[in-house]
Formats: sequence, C-alpha cells, structure tokens
Amino acid sequence: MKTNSKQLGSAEIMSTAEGRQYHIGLAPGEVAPFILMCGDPARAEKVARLFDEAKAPIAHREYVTVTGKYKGVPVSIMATGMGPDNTEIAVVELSQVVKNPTFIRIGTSGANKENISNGDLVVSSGAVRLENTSTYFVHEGFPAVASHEAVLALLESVKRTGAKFHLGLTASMPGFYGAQSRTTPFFKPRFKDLPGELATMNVSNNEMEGSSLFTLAAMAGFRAGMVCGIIAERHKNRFISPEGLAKVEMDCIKCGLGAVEVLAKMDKARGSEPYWTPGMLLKA
Ligand code: R1P
Ligand code: URA
Repeated sequence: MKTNSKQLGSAEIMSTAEGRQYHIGLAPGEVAPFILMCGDPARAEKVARLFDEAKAPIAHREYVTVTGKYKGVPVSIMATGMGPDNTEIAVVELSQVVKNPTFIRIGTSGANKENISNGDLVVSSGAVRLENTSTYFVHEGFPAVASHEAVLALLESVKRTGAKFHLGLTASMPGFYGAQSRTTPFFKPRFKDLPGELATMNVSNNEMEGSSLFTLAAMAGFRAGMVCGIIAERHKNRFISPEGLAKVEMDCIKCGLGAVEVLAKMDKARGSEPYWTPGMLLKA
C-alpha cells in the first residue's frame, strides 16, 4: 500500500490519500457503525453467512472485515487476530474510518468460577487489565468497563439464545499459555493458579482482547461490549468437545448479532437523548 503520514494535531495516522488505513486495509465508507469483533477469521465468515446481505471480505494482514446488513441494520464483522495489541491497532484505525462506532466483541474464553461451564455464555460488565497494551494510554488504575447500553443489549440478546449465561467481570491477558497459568511440557508459568486466584475475586472468565477494547473505547467515548463462549473450564482443567465448541461459538455469534438489533432499536427509542434509560421504553 502506498502510504501518507498524515499529521492530525499530535496524532500520526498512516493511510492512503483516500484514508485507507495501514494495517486494517479499510477506507471510510467500508465499515458500518456497528462492528462485531472476534479473533478468528473463520468466525467472521460464519457471522457474515448470517447477514441479510454482505459485501466481499476485505482482508489485510490478519484483519478480515465483512460489511453487510443484519435484520436491516448496517453491520460489520472484523476478525482482528489474537491479542490486545491487535485490538489496539483495530480500534485506533477503525476510529479513523467510521464515525462513532459501537464495538461488540464475540469471543471464546476460559471459565474461572465453578458455576460456569463449557457451553455457557458470559456477558462482561468490565475487564481486569492484565495485559499491558492499555497501560501505554492510561494509568494502572483506569477501569476497563463495558458501555451500559452494550451490556443491556447483550443481556437481552443472550436470553434469546437459550444458552445458560452469566453477567460478570472478565480478565484479559496478553497470552494464552503463561499469561493464563497453563503448564505445558517445556514452558512452566510463573504464576501457578491465576484462574483460582481470579475466581476468589469473582472474576468469571479469561480471554485476551476485552480490556484493551474497553479501555480504548472508553477513552474515545465509543460504546463497547463483549460476550464470550466458554470453551475451557479452568477450575476442572477440562476443554470443550468439538461439537460443544461449534454450538457455543454459534450461540455467541447469535448473541452478538441480536445485540446489534437491540441496540439499533434502543437508539431509535432514545431520539436525541444522550443516554439510554429504561424510561424510554415507556415512550416507545
Ligand atoms: C485464544 O484461543 C483466543 O481466543 C479468544 C482469546 O481472546 C484469544 O484471541 O478469543 P477469540 O475466540 O475471539 O479469538
Ligand atoms: N481463550 C482464552 O484466552 N482463554 C481460554 O481459556 C479459552 C479461550
């Protein structure tokens, strides 16, 4: 890609003259304001198959994006690849090509708490920042919280999936093995039982992107939410079956898409009010 280095105040953004972003390969007009996000490009394809209509995928490096409509609402799905650093690049560059985006992450994760099992869904109220990508933007004590509107929409939508679900805190790590206390033949983690420790703090589940997404979205005033399918019971050291994985992934996708539908309705009911409140139901 032929790039320009465009100075916007103190911000340096690499893009082409038409605004196509350096890593994600997207230009203004190619992304919808509702953006579903996941790590796995294969999941993005599964999401796009459920759109009413979909444009051709745009792939650049590990980022794969499909834009279309779901139940009449313009929506994009972006696979970011794994990790908080990939998410940082996605959020920063997406902020340059779409106005006021809403991000809904549809991920997979491991459960810390014994009452959470493989196949369940967890809607995150916030995320413990155990990664360090976000610390290059904010203080250690900065809270990574989901937008209340995204949480409400996800809770409404998750009920419709029929899956067992939970609302709780998530921990976001910068790796899958050492950072999540997984012992493998050659690589012993420094911290033996982070899942057990996090369970005592009532932290439901672990994944890798939520806290960087919530932090960056909050800094910019964007909405962000997350729902994850549980694919590992860390308290029992048990991984999900292949059939279970396919089902929980589809439940998670449906929950994310349903949340977009709910948010679009909430936005309509809100009119010019800045925050969605339950009283708006009375007017709708
Ligand atoms: C690790 O297996 C990956 O799965 C989870 C983690 O956050 C990490 O990206 O999310 P995705 O299923 O969205 O990739
Ligand atoms: N993704 C993670 O990051 N951790 C898990 O345990 C499962 C999926």
